[in-house]
Amino acid sequence: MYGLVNKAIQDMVCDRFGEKTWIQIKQQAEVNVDVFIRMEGYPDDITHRLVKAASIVLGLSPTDIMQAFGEYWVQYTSDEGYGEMMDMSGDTLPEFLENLDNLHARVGISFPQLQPPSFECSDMEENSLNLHYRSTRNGLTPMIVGLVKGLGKKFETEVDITQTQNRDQGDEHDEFLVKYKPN
Ligand code: 1MF
Repeated sequence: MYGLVNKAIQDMVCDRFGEKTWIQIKQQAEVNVDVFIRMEGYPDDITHRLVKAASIVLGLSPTDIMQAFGEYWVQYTSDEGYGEMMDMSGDTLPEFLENLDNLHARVGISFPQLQPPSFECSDMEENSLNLHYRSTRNGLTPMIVGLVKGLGKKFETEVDITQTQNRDQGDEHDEFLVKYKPN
């Protein structure tokens, strides 16, 4: 994944727990990268090792860390140069979710190493939808819960998300029921 992702994990840990904790996590992960270059591609394994190490050092579950990271990512990318792109992608939570594939397509034009996931909305109602998540990657599903919660904050929309289909349990892809208060 692009270094931006690992840099975001680093900044989240440093913001919340300080630099010393981050150094411990990097050691625990056996990641010997001094600085993550945002626009450079890194093996996914680095990201997974950082999350696992953070869970050991912080005493939190990997799921909790991924969720927190998803939530952090929405604000982080808005602050780190992608605010306009985020703002252009919708005025409401459901609109944004429907535009996510377009957003990734736009990023992918300039950064061909992007391996964009796909998000599809179905069964759209006044206050709920089914979100279908497909990725070339494994193990990032808990992050989606955080991402949608982060979007709830961005749009000041109360949101409740539960996973209804699970690829790890043999379903074809991951699916979430997203309930929200329309605004
Ligand atoms: O392949 C990738 O490196 C990659 C990195 C991040 C693919 C997707 C993403 C974003 N995505 C991460 C979790 C899912 C990954 C997967 O299943 O394979 C989160 C998507 C998302 C969901 C809800 C709300 C907002 C979301 O993201 C908005 C977004 C998406 C991509 C970028 C920024 C905001 C982005 C921008 C530049 C990138 C990489 C990703 O690369 C750079 C960075 C700096 C300079 C040049 C290129």
